[in-house]
Amino acid sequence: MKNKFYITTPIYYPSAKLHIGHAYCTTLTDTIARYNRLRGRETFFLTGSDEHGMKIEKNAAAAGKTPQQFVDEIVASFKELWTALDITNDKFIRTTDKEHVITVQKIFTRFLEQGDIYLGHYEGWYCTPCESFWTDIQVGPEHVCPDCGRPVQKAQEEAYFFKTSKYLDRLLKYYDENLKFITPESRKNEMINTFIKPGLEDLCISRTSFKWGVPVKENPKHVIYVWLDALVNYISALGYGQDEDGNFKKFWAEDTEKVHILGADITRFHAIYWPMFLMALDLPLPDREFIHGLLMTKDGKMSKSKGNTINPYPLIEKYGVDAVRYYLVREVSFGSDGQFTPEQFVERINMDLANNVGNLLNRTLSMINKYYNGVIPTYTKGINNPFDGELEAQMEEIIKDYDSLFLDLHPTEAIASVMKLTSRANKYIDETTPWALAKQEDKAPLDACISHLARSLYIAGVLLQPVLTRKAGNLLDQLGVSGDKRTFKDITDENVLNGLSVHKGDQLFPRLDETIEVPYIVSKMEKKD
Ligand code: ME8
Repeated sequence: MKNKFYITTPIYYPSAKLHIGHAYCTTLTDTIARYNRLRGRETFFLTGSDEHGMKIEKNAAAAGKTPQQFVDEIVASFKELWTALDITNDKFIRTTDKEHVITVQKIFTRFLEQGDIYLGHYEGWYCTPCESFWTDIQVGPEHVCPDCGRPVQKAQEEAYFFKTSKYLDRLLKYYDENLKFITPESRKNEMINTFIKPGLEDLCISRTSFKWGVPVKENPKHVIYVWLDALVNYISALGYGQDEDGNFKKFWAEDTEKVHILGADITRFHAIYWPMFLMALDLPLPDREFIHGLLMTKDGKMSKSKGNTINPYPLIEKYGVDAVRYYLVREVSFGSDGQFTPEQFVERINMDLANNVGNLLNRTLSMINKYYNGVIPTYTKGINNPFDGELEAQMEEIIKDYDSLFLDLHPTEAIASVMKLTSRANKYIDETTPWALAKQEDKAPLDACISHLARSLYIAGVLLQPVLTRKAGNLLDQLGVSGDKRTFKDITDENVLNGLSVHKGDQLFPRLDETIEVPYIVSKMEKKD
């Protein structure tokens, strides 16, 4: 395992407010970043905004604002959302940042000088919302964008092109030698079958039909294609092209695991062109690109035109940040598509947090107060056989599973494994019947039982921290665990809890009864903005 970790989300378009799908991607990425920090890995987590392009220029004009004013306001709302969701990004990159713009221009110049770029003419079908040109075959007889399904327009312009043929063999070799580079693997096969096998064309890499972008220094009537501009954020944010001795040297290094998280809609740019740009810059390629699925509503894909994009704020306000994060991470397996419904939301929180973890905490702390005056007894093993042994084995297995699942980018399954442990511990209460053990003269069986329960809760509390950013800490506070005993390494120490005083507080996860209406982002609000 590489000793450092660099993880990124896509940089989102500030053409409209973010919805729950963006919150999904960023929360999952944050959870993975937090896990890596908990594990003691030096971690850098990047998110940001992709601010150039024709769509932003048009939307700004429609709102009667300059593009810069327009993006400044929307980007402020991105940052508010990330604060509300306890997102711990180490940097927020904006493609309008001066340093980024200079780096993009430097890269373009280098490609020109190296002969990776040439000037030609482009004729094709252009999808404005996706900022993408498509061929006749790709748009089909209906002339719709293969990514978003919206109508495309015929367009022709003088343009610079990037020679993809120069790097294609190396890309395919990298795919073969790095089987986990693009995961799930089906996404890689899709790239090969849809784009590479039919014959990959050179990539059109500049535009002359609008102004809002990074100008080509050598020919300023051109602006640099928004996707080259956008993809470069992953290295410009670390200082590439500016100050390369700091974060760039540290995190775009061979001994750093470099991971991009993205949705399937933008796989092509990340899986094909981004590695080629890096090859042209003579830089190492990312280790992983993890393609997550779409979060949908009952009536299918969320889209502004359908008016069914879900606003995360009312959920955070009503249920709290922990519940929203938990739902996002736990409900839909990372890598698959899923559906948001308020009913499933409430059911998931009740089943896992109220009935499982909350119940275990409540029962255990009540017994520690009742039988031990609030002090956790010393951990003793192998007394209530075979139940102690089974629970001990379960604890060890869960710690191992959780770790390997997180490291392999399966946060949903990692968190599900913690629920397995707390369910097992709840069952252990019924098996060992501590209320009966309390009546015995010999206190050893009760000590063992209660200390096993406390230890299960301790492990669960530590392992839930990456997702439950507030309540996992509250759980550990109630157990009396000090702030310096909450890392992944600490949980292997079986004696941490001996003699700690618990502080039973309010119910950590009260049962939710009511669902709320699906909180759509109201299109009127969008118009007003
Ligand atoms: O494509 N479910 O930005 P974007 C889950 N600027 N995730 C979703 C989602 C949904 N319903 N909708 C969006 C861009 N996403 C470019 C990226 S990167 C160098 C440039 C997430 O604002 C998902 O991760 O359209 C998707 O890939 C991303 O938002 C697209 O965001």
